[in-house]
Parts: sequence; C-alpha cells; structure tokens
Amino acid sequence: MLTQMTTNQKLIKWVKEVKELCTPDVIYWCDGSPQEFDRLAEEMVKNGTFIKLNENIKPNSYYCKSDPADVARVEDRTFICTENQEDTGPTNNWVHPKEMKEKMISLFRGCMKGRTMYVIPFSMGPLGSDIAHIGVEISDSPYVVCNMHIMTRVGKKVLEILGDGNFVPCLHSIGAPLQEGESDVPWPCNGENKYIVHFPAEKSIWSYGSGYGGNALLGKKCFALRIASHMAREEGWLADHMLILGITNPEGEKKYIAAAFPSACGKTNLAMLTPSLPGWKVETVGDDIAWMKFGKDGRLYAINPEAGFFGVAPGTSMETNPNAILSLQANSIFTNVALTPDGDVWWEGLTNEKPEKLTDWRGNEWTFESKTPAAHPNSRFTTPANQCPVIDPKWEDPEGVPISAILFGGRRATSIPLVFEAFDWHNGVFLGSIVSSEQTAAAEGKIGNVRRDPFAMLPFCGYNMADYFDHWLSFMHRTEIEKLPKFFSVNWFRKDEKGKFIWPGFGDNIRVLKWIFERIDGEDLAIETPIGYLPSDGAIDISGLEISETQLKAILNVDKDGWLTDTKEIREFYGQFGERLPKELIDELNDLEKRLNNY
Ligand code: SAT
Ligand code: MN
Repeated sequence: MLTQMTTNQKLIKWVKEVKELCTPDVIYWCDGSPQEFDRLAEEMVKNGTFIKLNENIKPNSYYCKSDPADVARVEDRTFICTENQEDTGPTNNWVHPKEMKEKMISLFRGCMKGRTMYVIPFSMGPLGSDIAHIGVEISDSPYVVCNMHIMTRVGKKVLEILGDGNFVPCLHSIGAPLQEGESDVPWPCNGENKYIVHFPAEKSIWSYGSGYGGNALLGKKCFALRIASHMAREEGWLADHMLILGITNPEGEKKYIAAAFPSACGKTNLAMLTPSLPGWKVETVGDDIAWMKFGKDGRLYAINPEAGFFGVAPGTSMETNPNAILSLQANSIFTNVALTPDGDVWWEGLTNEKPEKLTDWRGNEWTFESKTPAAHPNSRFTTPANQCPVIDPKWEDPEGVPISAILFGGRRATSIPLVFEAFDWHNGVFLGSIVSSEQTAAAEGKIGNVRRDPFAMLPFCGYNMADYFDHWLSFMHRTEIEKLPKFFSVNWFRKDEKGKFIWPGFGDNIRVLKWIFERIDGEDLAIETPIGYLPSDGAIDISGLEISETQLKAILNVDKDGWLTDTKEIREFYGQFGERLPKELIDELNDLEKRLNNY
C-alpha cells in the first residue's frame, strides 16, 4: 500500500470519492514493480483467470480467456459527452454529460463490493518527456493492472513526476460486485451493460462492464486517442492512430514514417517488417498510437505513448512477423488464444500445420478437425515493447523522432491502388479523410463491410470529426511547406477475380516503402494521375517476386469507375458534417471528380 506516496490533493480526493461510491473491500496503490505483477498473476492463477504457461517455453507468461460476451471493443457502447452534441459530431455516440454522469454514478454505486480497488498511476510516453502525459486508472480488475504494467509505465516514479500536477482520471469497473459468500468467476464482467464514456470538458474517463482491451486498458484508446485528441486540438498538436517506424536504406540514410490503418489491418506487422530487399532495415518506434508535435526546427516529431504491444495474434507467425514472435517469447499475457497440451499458446496461422489437440479460447477441447477457430479472431498478445528485436534506438527519446511521411491504408479488395502519393498537404488531409476499410474483428460488428474510417480514427476521435479535419488542415500554416511530411495512400489487400490477394505483403511491403523513401527525396519515379502520383513503370522494385507486370499494373492503375463510385460515397459520408466540414475538403472532392471525368 502506497497511500503515503502522494500528496497530490486532487488524486487523494478522487480516490476517496471513488472509494465511497464503489465501496471496494480493499484499496491498493500499484507500485509497478515486477513483484507486484507476480503477486497479482499468482492470485489470478488461483482464481482461474490466468493459467501459467510452461516456464521453459514462455517464461513469466500467462494464458487468459475472457467471457465470450467480452471479446472486443464495443463502439456502440462508447460515448463522448460534451455540453453540445455538435461538438461530439455525427460519428460519435453522444449523451449530455449531466445525464450520463447520473447514469454512471448509479452504475458505479457499490460496484466494487467484495473486490480490491487498484489505483494505477501511469505515464503515457517516456517518464518526464514534454510530450508525455500522466493518467491514473482506478480499476477492480487485476487483469487490467497486469496489462497496464506492460502497456504503460506504471508506478512510484509516475507519482513523483506527477507531484501536485494534473492527471487524467480513468475510472474502470468490470461491473460485477461480489455478494457476501459469492464465489468469483474467472472473467467477471457485465456483458449486458457496458459503457465506455468520455467527458472531454473535465478530461475524464468512466468505463463500466468490460474487462477487455481498449474498453478496459484506459491508457490506450480512451486516453491516448479520444481524450488526447481533444487535448491536442486545444494545445496545437496531434494524437493519432498511427504506427511509427524507422527505415534505413542500404547507404545508411534513415527516415521515420507514421502510418494510420484501422484496427487489425496490419499496423504491428508493418511496424516490425523484415525487409525482403537486401540492405534495407526497418525499426519499430510504435505499432498503434503516435503523439506528434512540431519541434523548434519546424519539423513534425512523434513519440509512441505506449510501452507495449497489444497485438492481434491470429496470422502472426515467424513468416509474417518474426519480430513480433520473437518479442512475445517471455513476460507476456495471451488473451483468447488457444492453449497447447504442453502449456504453450497457439493461434490460427502461427504454424503451417495445425496441432493435433488444443484447448480452444472457450476452454473446449479442440482437434485439427474442429470446424471452429481455436483462437478468437480478436485474440491478443500483450508484450513489452523493449523485447522487440528491432525496437528503434530512439523509441523512448523524449524529443520524439522526425516524421518524413504519413501513410493511410485500409483493407480494400478493389479500386484503391497499392500505393500513390498525395499532391500536397490539403490533398493528403483529403486522403486521410476518405480512408475506408473492410470491417475486422477488432470491434464488434459485421466483418467484411466496407466503412469509411477517416484517418483510422472513426472510433477514436474525441470530438467532431469535421473539426478534426480542420485541425489537420491548419498545420499547413504552422511551418514551412518543405518541412511538412508527405502523404501516401497504401493498400496491401487488393484481390483478383478468384479472391486471392495479388500483392504478397508482409516483408515485401519494403518494396513500397522503398518507393516512398525515394519519393520523399524527390526522385522522379512517378506519374501524375487524377488521384495523385502513381509509381511510374519499373519504379517499384519487384525483383525476385512472383508477380507479373500485368498484375502489378492492375494494382497500380486508376480504376476510373471504381473511384467515381467512391466519390459518390464520400460525398454522402461528408454530408453528415453539414456546414462544419472544411470547405477545402469539398474543393478537393470536386476537383478529384472533375479530374476523373476528364480522364
Ligand atoms: O482493443 S484495442 O482497442 O486496444 C485494439 C484495437 O482495436 O486496436
Ligand atoms: Mn489500434
């Protein structure tokens, strides 16, 4: 118990208020130590929440399966509560803060009965960095505490740095009080009654009912994106759903790139890419979130506010992402994957051959003949970032890394080319605003439907998306044009008539990054088209690839009809923002349509 660790009056008062509201049996202040992790993990093993993995295969690692009613983010249960609904905008769920606060207070009353209330002080970003921010999560879930240990910087040091300063209060409960004598279940939650609520005016988060991922690890999407995007707008910086990677060419020249893809579209894979082209190197700064600020030199600098990876397990293998596999060999938590008889983990795609026998993510016996997946499609590994073999030497640099290019991508089977470059900053923001993707398992919803997901921020923007576009546009006037990053659109997911992916992806994506690298340097490797600059003939290095020139042409052309259909959809999508949509974007759309019609 570290009750004496802080003299921060706001924190002491808040903890007292929450205690009175939630009536836990015990209050525990987290110190972030490995001993604390071990103790909580052991308690969870006793309770059946965790299974300790084989120490000889995955040291200090745990297996966990959630309640089947609690397996992904719940976007329809996520709310932004501003005084005026227009400030939340048409793409977020809104309830008036007063009404929602009353609702939350009634839900949280007595909700921690029979449980321990953990106070988790954490830093998003390197301790003490100017770009970093402090939060305190109160949670009744030891699973959350252990995951926060990996995903953020937790503990005493955070309270020291906090001093009397400000923090983002993040209140979380699984919403499952225990009555006298009632025994606990392995994954307590309140599946029917989930609320993920943000109050931007007071910069606070209240989350109820779910213990899974972004619903419960409140430093991640709730704070580092929804609340931070709001702070960023007020303070003139950017909080975005982007990976950050460093890329070095054979001559030893290095650049940093940020990339926004919707959840479960391969950000982790791209961030840790093993290049198939000799001499090229990719290093990881972050795989999910970027906080970016302009530096004194007028360039855009980015930090990764997180300390770990909460990566999608299925599809991750030594072939697709060896660096992720090497990262997760120890000190990791695996949620909703399958368990092998010798105490290791497995998921679809991990090995070419399916194991004979497993326990699946629901706890049922599974054999290679079973028809259901052994691991849930949104099953995850939680792994410390510093275990990544290609972690960038500057990943914790408090100054951040200078960004030369920003990529937008999604899963699109048709139309959107493998890669193209925006004409300029306005056109780049336009490209960000029209990102679209087929729905994945990261959020509940119908998988495969195409949805517009601007900047991959649709579920994560803490205010009116139209104002967010405006915020991005405004940066054009903050620095010299030459110092602004260049924008690119990428799509690894084009399919042929038989439904087969055309582009090999993974390590071969370096071929696209190479072109981007060269374009940043202004090399003459592109042709101007109605949608932007496409690679000219031969500009993408396909040496050694089993892809024909015709196939490559097919994914590097302008699909006029496809794009014209898209522009109609975009116009409809824009329509919901009414007058609030920046005029520059309508101009961009009109100009694009004109160029296509003349093409
Ligand atoms: O569950 S999380 O929100 O952390 C993962 C994701 O959707 O990217
Ligand atoms: Mn994400």
